[in-house]
Amino acid sequence: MKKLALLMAIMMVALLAAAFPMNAASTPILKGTPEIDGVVDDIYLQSASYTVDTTNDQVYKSGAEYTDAKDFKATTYILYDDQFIYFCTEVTDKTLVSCGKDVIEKNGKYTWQNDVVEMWASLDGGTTWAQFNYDAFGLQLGIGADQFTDSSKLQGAATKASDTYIVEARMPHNLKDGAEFVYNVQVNNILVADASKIVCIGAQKKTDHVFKMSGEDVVYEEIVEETEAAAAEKPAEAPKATAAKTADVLTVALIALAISGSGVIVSKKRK
Ligand SMILES: [Ca+2]
Ligand SMILES: [Ca+2]
Repeated sequence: MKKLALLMAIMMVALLAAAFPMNAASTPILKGTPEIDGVVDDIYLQSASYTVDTTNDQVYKSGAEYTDAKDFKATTYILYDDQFIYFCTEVTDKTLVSCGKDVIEKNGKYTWQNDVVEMWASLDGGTTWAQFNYDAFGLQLGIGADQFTDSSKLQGAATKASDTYIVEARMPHNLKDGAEFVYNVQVNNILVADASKIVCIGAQKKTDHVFKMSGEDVVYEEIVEETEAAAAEKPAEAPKATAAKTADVLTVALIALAISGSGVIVSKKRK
């Protein structure tokens, strides 16, 4: 009987631990400097990312149901360097509409009733939070960043297609390699321009996403020029399917097309 009691006690502790995690395990992120242009740089794909969706990450709704926005989801990529942490969030939103600059101004220059990514970061384990928002139409990087001495260094960019948009931003930090920080996105999806129907996914001041500055560098891709003779021995590599996402690679492909007739072949090689 004693063994049974002990076993049950162990099971209870295990269940409680599962229900109330004390500390989320940290996810390592890589060191690299992307371009703030609203495009997912290839180097983001080497680092950490996480996805929120309408099944697992419901947080707020008004005038609409999550079933009204079934494909709504967002994947966030994270990098850092000695000065900044970089966030790039790709959102699937099939109702890209803007409530307009007027509504944003009326809300005290605070963009939330819009198709917008809210970025919530804490550099001190969840005690102090910085928030900054950027919407699908590139409107306003709103901030509530009392921990930053130089919030002028915040920078953001957005791009959009028919049913997706990307928001990319950087925030300054004062951490060293090996440090951890907390980061969450909340993504708001308005279904109609007056924002009377809205569903939101993700979280704000939750400490369930902890990231660690690993100190490890990303591997940058570089452009290597080859002579026509050298290229003849080894055919130029075709751009990878996943790499086609970035403007850089697209530019490389276009340049290659433009000058391939002039005797120089341009191909992409990993360092
Ligand atoms: Ca970029
Ligand atoms: Ca929308």
